[in-house]
Amino acid sequence: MSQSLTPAAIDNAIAAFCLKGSPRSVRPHGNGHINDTYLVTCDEAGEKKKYILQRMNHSIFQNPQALMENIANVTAFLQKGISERGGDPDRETLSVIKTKSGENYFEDSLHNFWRVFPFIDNTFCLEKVENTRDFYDCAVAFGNFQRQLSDYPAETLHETIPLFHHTPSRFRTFQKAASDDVLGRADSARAEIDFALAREADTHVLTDLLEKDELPLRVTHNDTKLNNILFDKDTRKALCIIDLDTVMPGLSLYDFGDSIRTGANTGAEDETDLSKIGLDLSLFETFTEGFLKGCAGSLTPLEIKLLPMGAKLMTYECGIRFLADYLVGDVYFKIHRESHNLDRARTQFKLVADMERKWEEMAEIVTRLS
Ligand code: ADP
Ligand code: GN1
Ligand code: MG
Repeated sequence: MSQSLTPAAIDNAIAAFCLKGSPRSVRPHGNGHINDTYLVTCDEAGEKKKYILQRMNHSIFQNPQALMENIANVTAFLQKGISERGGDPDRETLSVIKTKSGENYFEDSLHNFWRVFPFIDNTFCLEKVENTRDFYDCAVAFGNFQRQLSDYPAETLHETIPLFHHTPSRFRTFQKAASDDVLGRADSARAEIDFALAREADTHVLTDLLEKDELPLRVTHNDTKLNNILFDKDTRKALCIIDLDTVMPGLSLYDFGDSIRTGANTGAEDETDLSKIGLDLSLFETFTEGFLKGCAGSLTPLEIKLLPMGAKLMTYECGIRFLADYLVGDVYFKIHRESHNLDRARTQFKLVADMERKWEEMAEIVTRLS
């Protein structure tokens, strides 16, 4: 999977899909940690047609066929709802471009798995919150997304990554990586390992409540990072939620929490100056308000009460995932420098610690807004 791609392999993949016009340029695109993403520009009688071509990461998503079935069905469902509400189904959700043989994806002779979406033009995505209004829009959009999928037949969804947000199982994976220490990196991450181990009791909180049926299982996005929303360049409104690989049954708190983790952090996910990392309480408040609005009364009182816990656990979980990946040799998240995953783990734990300090204020904000 990690083998690099030749231009010929990329051209071969492009040729498998029903695209309008002739391909003119192919460029790497975006900042995702998982898939290989390219912007393909075609020319059709002088008019530009743009597409997103992705090589799916099939060491992470082990069943690309099931994954693409989920995405094709979920996007068709969303499109229908958007049309009924008088929206623009071509811009407000993704759609799957079929291969010439009518499939949702293409497998090449090297067992690379490819897919194509229309490029949603005149949009941008944020790596960091630039103003409160954008973050509020994100929150409404992610809340809405969950509400729109509340009638989706959850039992038809494949689990694309088993136990994706099962924090206790993420903890066990991390614990094993730390004790095996196959690369001898544990010494360089001792403080982070201790920080993570000291919080084992937290890991069970949400899954225990789910098992006791005290929290509802919903269809959730599960990867509600800020850069998984496209904003319209003209209106600067949150337009389209992308990266649908992990749309699966999950908890509303996962979606809430992952957005706080990425959007309400005062620094970047891989910032090396930890003094820049912390929870912006005002952004936490903004997002909470927008998310509650987007969910439109569908969250239970317990879900609402646990919103701060969702934020803390998603941040902690991401931290132990980065740390485990650092310890086993950076096999999961793309890295762009040595110790990149350790740097990422450090920011997540710094953010967790700051949330712990601001716990009462977070709870007070949630109570006031609910
Ligand atoms: P990853 O799983 O690696 O994060 P994404 O599906 O999120 O991959 O895509 C990576 C980036 O590519 C996004 O953050 C966004 O900038 C851009 N992108 C993806 N799909 C589209 C699309 N259909 N239209 C415009 N930009 C897109
Ligand atoms: C990955 O695909 P991307 O870059 O949006 C990861 C998320 C992590 C995130 C951390 C399928 O998200 O779970 O929270 O990196 N996606 C997958 O930045 O593992
Ligand atoms: Mg993404």
